[in-house]
Amino acid sequence: MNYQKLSKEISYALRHAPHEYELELDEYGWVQIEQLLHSLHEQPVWRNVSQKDLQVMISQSDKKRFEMENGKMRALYGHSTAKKVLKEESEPPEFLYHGTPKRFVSLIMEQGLLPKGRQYVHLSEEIETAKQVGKRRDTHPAILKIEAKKAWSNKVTFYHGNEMVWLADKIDRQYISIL
Ligand code: HQG
Repeated sequence: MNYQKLSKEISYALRHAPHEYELELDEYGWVQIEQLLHSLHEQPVWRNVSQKDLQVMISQSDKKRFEMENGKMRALYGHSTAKKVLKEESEPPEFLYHGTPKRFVSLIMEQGLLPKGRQYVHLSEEIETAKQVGKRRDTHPAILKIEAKKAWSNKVTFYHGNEMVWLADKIDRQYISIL
C-alpha cells in the first residue's frame, strides 16, 4: 500500500473536500472511521484499505497530520472548508516561526500573516520546521519570527495543532520580524 498517496488523499478529504467523499465532520473535524473507510472503498485503488492501514499511515508519516480516537479520525491542521473547525486555545511559547516564499514577505510585513486559503495561519515551533514549510514553494524561503507570547498577552488567540504546528486567526505585523 502506498501510504504517502493514502495520506494525501485523506488530507484532501478531511481538510478540503469532505462533501466530495460524503463525510460528515463534527465541529472539531472528527469523522467516523467506518464512514471514511466506506468512502475510500468506493475507489478501486483503496478498496482494501483497513483501519490498521490508517494506523500504519499515521505512524509512518514524517508529520503528525491526523489523530485517531474512539473510532474517529481527524486532520489536526490545514483545513479550508467553509465551516471553521474548532481548535483548542492554548498559550504559545515565547516565539513561533513561519517559513514563506521571499516574494510574499513585503505584503506580509504590510498586512500581517493571513490564513489565505486555509482557516488558520500556520506557525512552527522550530526554525527548521518553518524552513521546511517555506521550501515547499521557494528553495531559499524567508523565515519570519513571531513574538507569540507578546501577541497572546495582547489577546491574540493561539490554537494547538500538533507538537510542532500552532494555529492563529491572524498575526498583525507588529509581532513579525524577518530572521
Ligand atoms: C502566505 C503544510 C501574502 C503564507 C505545511 C503562506 C504547513 C501571505 C501562504 C501547512 C500573507 C499560504 C500550512 C499575506 C500569509 N500576503 N501571502 N498577507 N499571509 N501568506 O499552504 O503555512 O504537509 O495555506 O506565508 O507544512 O505554507 O500539508 O500555508 O506561504 O504546516 O501537512 O500564504 O501545510 O503541511 O499557504 O502551510 P498555505 P503554509 P502538510
